[in-house]
Amino acid sequence: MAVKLLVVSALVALLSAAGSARADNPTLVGDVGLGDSFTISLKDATGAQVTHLAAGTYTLLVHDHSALHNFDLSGPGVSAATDVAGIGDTTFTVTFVDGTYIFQCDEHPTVMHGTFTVGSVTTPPPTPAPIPITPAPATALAGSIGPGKTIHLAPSRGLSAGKFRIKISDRTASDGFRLAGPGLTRATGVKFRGSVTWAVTLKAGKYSYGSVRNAKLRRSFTISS
Ligand SMILES: [Cu+2]
Repeated sequence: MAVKLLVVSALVALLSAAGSARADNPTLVGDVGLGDSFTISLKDATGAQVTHLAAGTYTLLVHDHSALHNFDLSGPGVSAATDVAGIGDTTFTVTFVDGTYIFQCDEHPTVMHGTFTVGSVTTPPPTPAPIPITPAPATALAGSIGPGKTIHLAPSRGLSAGKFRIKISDRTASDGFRLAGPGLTRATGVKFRGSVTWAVTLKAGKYSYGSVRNAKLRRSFTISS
């Protein structure tokens, strides 16, 4: 009996040690694409930009704000990435060793990237390229309808006439996603549910997007020349 108790309490001690070690990992916070902007950052728990870290295990919390961008951190022994189309928070447990790590948006790596060093590797990363004040106009859009009366299109500002690829997520079997404007009317089927990508040319002018069935559930956006 006494031996059994001893084994149980040893197990409990082991388990709680493992649990507290995990809880004690320093936290890093990655942010990408707030308001569909072309921005990406990695900060520590104090809010400082990460440029150098001690080797070890960290909890990486990523806030992926945009369906156009993702957060992809990689380097020796680590590959942690969110989906480009996905939005939301994801938590990763990552173990960094001596070396250089990079984080980037896989869709726009030349304008959305950062780097930091770990452990004995302390060579400061090369001066980051200045972030362009006016990024190239977006040519990839993401639209969605459903569930319920939710409609979404991003980005829907700062767009110029030209060719676009628009990924439509139709999340309702009782309505479709409609896009209409100069030279274009396009819609997914009311009963259709799923994803399609449209290759379209948008001209200067006003377009509307939203519900096939309900004209009140539409919004407009403008394409500049
Ligand atoms: Cu991006």
